[in-house]
Amino acid sequence: MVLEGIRKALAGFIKGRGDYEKAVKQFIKELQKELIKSDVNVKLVLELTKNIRERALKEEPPPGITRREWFVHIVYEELSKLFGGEKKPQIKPHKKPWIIMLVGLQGSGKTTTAGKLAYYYKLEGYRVGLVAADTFRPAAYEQLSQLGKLAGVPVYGEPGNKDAIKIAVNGAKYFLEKGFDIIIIDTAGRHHREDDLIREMREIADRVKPDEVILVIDAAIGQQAYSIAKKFHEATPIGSIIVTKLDGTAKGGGALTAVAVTGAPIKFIGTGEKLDELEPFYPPRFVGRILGIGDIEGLIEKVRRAKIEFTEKDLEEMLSGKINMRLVYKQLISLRKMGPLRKILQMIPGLGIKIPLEIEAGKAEERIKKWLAIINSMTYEELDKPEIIDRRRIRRIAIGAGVRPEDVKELLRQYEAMKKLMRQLRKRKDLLEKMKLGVRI
Ligand SMILES: Nc1nc2c(ncn2[C@@H]2O[C@H](COP(=O)(O)OP(=O)(O)OP(=O)(O)O)[C@@H](O)[C@H]2O)c(=O)[nH]1
Ligand SMILES: [Mg+2]
Repeated sequence: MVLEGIRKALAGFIKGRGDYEKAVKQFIKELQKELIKSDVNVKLVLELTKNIRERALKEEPPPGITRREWFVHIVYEELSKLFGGEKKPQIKPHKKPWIIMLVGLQGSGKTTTAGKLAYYYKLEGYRVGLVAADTFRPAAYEQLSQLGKLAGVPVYGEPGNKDAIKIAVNGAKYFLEKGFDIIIIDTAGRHHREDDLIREMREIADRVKPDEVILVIDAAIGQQAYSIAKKFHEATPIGSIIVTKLDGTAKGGGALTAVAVTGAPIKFIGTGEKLDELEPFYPPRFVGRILGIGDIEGLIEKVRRAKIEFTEKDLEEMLSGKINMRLVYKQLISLRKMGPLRKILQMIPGLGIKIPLEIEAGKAEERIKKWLAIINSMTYEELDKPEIIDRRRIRRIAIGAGVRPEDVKELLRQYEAMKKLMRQLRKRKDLLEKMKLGVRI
C-alpha cells in the first residue's frame, strides 16, 4: 500500500504525550518524507504541510475533542484535499447507451482495465460490450477476448483488420444495434511515435463520438502523470482518469496527486491484475485507508458531531413546533459561539419572554459543558423524544455522563422551558417575520 509510513507516524502522534507543538513538527517532518518518497511534487508537499501547520496552531478544537484528535482531523481533511477533495466520482453513466473509450500509453493497463470495467458494470446490472480496437499489439484481440470470457461479457473484434478506426466504428454500431447499455472500446498504446498514438486516438474519438474518454495511467509513472494527463487532454477532452497498478509501486501518491492537480476526476483505481481489483476512487476514503480506517473512522465521526452547527433551518424547525434534544444539542453548541437564537432573542427586548438558558451568567460555560455530556449519553430514542426519559433513564444517563441525576433533571426542565418558549414565539409570528426581514422592532 502506498504511503504506509504516514499511518505509523500518525499512530505515534496520537499516542504521544509530550509537547503538542513539538509533536506536530515531528509528524510534519515524517509526512513530508513519506510524500516525497512517494513522488508527490515537492511544491505540493510544502503547501500541504504549511496548511496543516497553520491550522494545527491556530484552530481551536470543538468541545469534547482533544487537540491531538483535532490535529488528526486536520491531516485527514488536508490530505483528502490533496488527493482531489470531497467530490464523489460519477460512476453511473448519465444515459444509456454509454460509449466509453479507453486511451493511454503503452502498457498502462488499458486492456486489463477494459476487462475490469466491463466486469464492474456487468455486476451493476448493465449490458456491457467490449470492442477490441487495438491493431498494433500482437494478439491484442485474444487478450481482450480472454478477459471478456472471464467477465462474461461479449467482445467485438476483427482479427486481421488493421484499421482501428473502422473496427471501433463497427464495434460500437454492432452493440448499439443489439441494445447494449455500455460499450467499452480498448485502443492501442503501442505506436512507434507518440504523435501517431494521439492522432489515432483523436480520429477514433471523432468518428465514434464516445460519451466518455477515459485516460488510463500507470501509477509507477509518479508525478509525470501530470504532463501525460495534460497532453492527452489537449488532444481530446479527457472525461476521467483511471490510475492503475497502485498495488505495485511506491510512487502512487505522486501519480494520484499529480492527476488531482489537473482537475480531471480520478474515477477508479486499479489495485491488482485480477478482474475485480478495480475500485471507485473517493479521496476521503482513500486517505482514511492510508491513515488506518479503523483508527480514524470513529474519530472523524466524533469530530463531525462536535462540529455541528445550529442553522437557520433548525431554527425554522424549532419554531414550527418540532423540538427535540438533537436540536437542543445543536443550540447549546452554537450558544457557545453566539448562535442565531440568542441573537434573535436579544433583538426583541419587548417580547416579554424570559430567556430560559442563563447565558449571561458566568457559570453558563460550565453548565453547557455538563449538558452536552448529558445529551451525549442519551440514546437516539431519547434524543428524539425526551418525554420518555423517566427516573430509571435519568439515573443511567447521569452515570454515563458522570454527573448527578439532578443535573439531568435540570436539563430536562430547561428543555421543557425551551419548548414552551418556542410555542410562545410561534404565537408572535408577526414579530418573527419582521425579525427575519431584519426590521428593527
Ligand atoms: N499489479 C497490477 N498490474 C496491472 C494492473 N493493471 C494492469 N496490470 C498489468 O499491466 C500489464 C499491462 O496491462 P495491459 O492491460 O496489457 O496494458 P495496455 O495499456 O493494454 O498495454 P498495450 O495495449 O500494450 O498498450 C499486464 O501485465 C497487466 O496484468 C493493476 O492495477 N495492478
Ligand atoms: Mg492493450
